[in-house]
Order: sequence, then structure tokens, then C-alpha cells
Amino acid sequence: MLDDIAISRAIIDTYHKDLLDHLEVDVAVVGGGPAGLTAAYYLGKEGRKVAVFERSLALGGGMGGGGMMMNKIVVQDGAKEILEEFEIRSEEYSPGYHVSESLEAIAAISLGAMRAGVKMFNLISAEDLMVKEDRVMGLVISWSAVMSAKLHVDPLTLGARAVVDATGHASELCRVLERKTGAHLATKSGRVMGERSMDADTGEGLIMENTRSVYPGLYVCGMASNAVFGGPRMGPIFGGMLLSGRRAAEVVAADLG
Ligand code: 48F
Repeated sequence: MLDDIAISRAIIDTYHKDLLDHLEVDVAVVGGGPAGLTAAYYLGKEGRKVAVFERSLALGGGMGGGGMMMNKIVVQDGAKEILEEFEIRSEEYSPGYHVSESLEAIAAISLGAMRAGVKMFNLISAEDLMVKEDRVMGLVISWSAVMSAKLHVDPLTLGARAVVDATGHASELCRVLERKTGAHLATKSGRVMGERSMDADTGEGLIMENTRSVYPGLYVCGMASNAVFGGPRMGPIFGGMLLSGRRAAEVVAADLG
């Protein structure tokens, strides 16, 4: 006979063990979109302790909606090898333009990351950063439901040797950092420069150089990189997101040593 209380105990106990076990991590990735998930995968694969915090119920960020809710993504030649890394099927629609199912891509990258040891925390939002001596030292987190209900509940803090802002267009962590500390970011203006209008070719090109450390302990990847460094948006071509995720992992790993 199934014991209802045993089911609750199993969930509460194992979840809290996981949360405690990830109170201090090597890398906290905020945002479970294509860039954050890919960064987390490559960092996990090389043995780093990584947790992803995703505000929503589901992983995948903007990828599931493809372009204008047509659930396909386009990936250019340069990022095809990342599709292959995750065994995501694709069709070369025209020379250099590979089309995949967006939901397959989300499922494959998410599973790859989890099997590489990354811990996923959905339904948790990063609302702030822990900053000490001009360095980001961790995250301030809360349940997304608390935030959307605007409940007056204090958050909790976790430590991270590196934090990756993979929050997409909003670049939320960089914005909160500049708003609360007046920090000088590693951009031309020292501020979040804001994303520019659509230009897939330029945007996909710039995203690699914009995937970098933006402040001690804080890195940007994916759409947040172009939003912070003033690059254009690029719409439903996703190669840049995957490449940027991999690049972020390389940059963070090099800094962590
Ligand atoms: O927006 P998102 O998919 O960012 P990305 O990985 O990819 C961008 C593309 O989807 C697309 C594009 C392609 O050319 O332009 O927009 O850079 O994923 C960002 C994720 O971060 C979550 C959000 O719910 C989404 O799933 N997120 C945002 N702010 C927070 C957050 C936060 N403060 N805490 C936790 N999660």
C-alpha cells in the first residue's frame, strides 16, 4: 500500500539535501535558456560543481518558441558541432542553415547538462548578488512564486566562485549590480549598454567577444552578452547562444583554474 506521507518525506528530504549541497558551488548559472544550459553542461563535464537557477517551471528559455512560436531553431555551420555534441538531429534546409526541433534541443541540452552533474533548480529566481570587496561572491535567491506574488519575504544567499548572467535580453544580474553598487562594468561606458536592433550576422559575430567577464566574479553569456556590451539582437538563429555558452564555460574555467 502506498504511504502518502512517505511520498512527501522523500521529496522534502531529498530536495533540501540538494539545496544544502549546492549552497556553495564553483559556478552558479542564472537562466536555464540555451546559453546558460550549454555553459553549465561544459563546466559540469569538466568536473566543476555547477547549479542552474531558472525562474520558470520549465527549462529552455526562449528556445521553445523557435521563431514567432514556430518551434524550430536555425543553427549555422559554425555551431553544428554543438548540435552533434548533444546528438540533436538537424536538417540542412539550405547551405549553412541547419534546422532542429526546438523542444528536442531543449531536452537534449538539459539532459546532457544533468548527466554531466549539473544541478537544476527551477522555480527559483536570482534577485540580487552577494558582493564583497568589489567582487561578486554569490547569489541572492528566492522562490519565483514569492517574487511574483510580491510577498514580503527575505531571500537566502548562496556562495559561488563564479556567477554567470545567462538571463537573456534582460541581463538582470548586470543591471542589479550596476543599480545597487554603481559598479563600473567592463563595457565601453562602464554601464549596461543595451541591445541594438536586429542584425543576425553582426550579432552572431559579436556575441563571442561579448561573452566574457563583466565584473570580478560575474560573467555574461547568450543574449545577455550582447545586451550588456551593446550588440544587436539576432532572433531565432541559435548557434550563437550555443557557442556563447561553450565560450562562457571556457572563460570561467580558465579564471577558476
Ligand atoms: O531568454 P533566454 O532563452 O536567454 P539565452 O539563453 O537565449 C536567448 C534566446 O532564447 C533568444 C535569442 C536567440 O538569438 O535572442 O532570445 O541568452 O533564457 C534566459 C532564461 O533566464 C531566466 C528566464 O526565465 C529564461 O529562462 N531568467 C531571467 N532572469 C532570471 C532568470 C532570474 N533573475 N533568475 C532566474 N532565472
